Amino acid sequence: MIYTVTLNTAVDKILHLNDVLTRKKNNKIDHITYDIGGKATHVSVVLSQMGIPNIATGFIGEYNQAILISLLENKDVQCEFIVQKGCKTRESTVVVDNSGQGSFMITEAGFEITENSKNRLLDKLKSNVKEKDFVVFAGSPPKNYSIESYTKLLQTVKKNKGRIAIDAAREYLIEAMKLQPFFIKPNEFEFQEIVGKPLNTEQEFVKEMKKILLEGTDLVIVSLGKRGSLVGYKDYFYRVTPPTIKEVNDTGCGDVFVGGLVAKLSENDRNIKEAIRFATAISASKATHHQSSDFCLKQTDELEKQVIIETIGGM
Ligand code: TA6
Repeated sequence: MIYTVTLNTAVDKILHLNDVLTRKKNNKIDHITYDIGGKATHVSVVLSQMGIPNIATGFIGEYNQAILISLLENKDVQCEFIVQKGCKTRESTVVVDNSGQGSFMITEAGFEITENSKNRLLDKLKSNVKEKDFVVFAGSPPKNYSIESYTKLLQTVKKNKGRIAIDAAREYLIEAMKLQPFFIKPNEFEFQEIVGKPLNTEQEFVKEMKKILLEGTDLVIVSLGKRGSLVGYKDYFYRVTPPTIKEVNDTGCGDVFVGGLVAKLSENDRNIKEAIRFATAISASKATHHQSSDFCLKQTDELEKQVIIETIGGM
């Protein structure tokens, strides 16, 4: 079984503009849509749309849980969130204009998680995660969610011999790496943050990726946004160049990438190049869609052919 853990779920409120967002101007909204937010939730969408069993868990606010749950269930996601009473799930406002320059995202902090809720999630993972299960932690932890609480979740997965997939940043990612996760996927800025220095060339990135692999992380992916990614796995390092697409909304691309990667790794955890190729293609497909969690598997099949994977180094 695969579990996706979104500690800070969100409802994405997407404002669609027919013009370019401009300061000091009354920017008119053409229409508003709502979609899934929170990051690991997107991973569940990919897995469910591919017919791969998975459970979406984490924390959700009582008051507006129906919106997010219905969005997820409409995409065949099995939801088992810890509902925190008296709270409202945060909103992430995404502005998509017709500049083709990417979206604007303005995200609420979300509610603080009680000790009771934390323990309920710990118990869920402790009782259900089995050996080799993937557990995907993605998205920023809630306000004041301590490193200790975060680490306890990861340790629970490790104790059950589950495989940790992490899409996090800063001290949360640094802590996760101490537990030899199966993979990490920082972007280039988050990667330089965790290594503690600026990196200016591809080989400088590769050198730092090597160290992380030697410390026990199985797969290191450094996301470069539109430029693709750098991948380190076992003895090899790859540069991945994505297909050229007409971007509509980049929101959710990184999350859908993780979903595609986990989907392929759950089927065959040795063919990394196939997994990366698919993840890159499905992420590109997402970029051509307005919604945060929309993509097209048929389009992904076509885009896979345009992904370029080059070997750029070895251990
Ligand atoms: O990556 C896209 C997205 O998941 C949006 O849908 C929005 O919900 C936001 O990121 C949440 O990110 P955060 O890091 O605040 O959990």
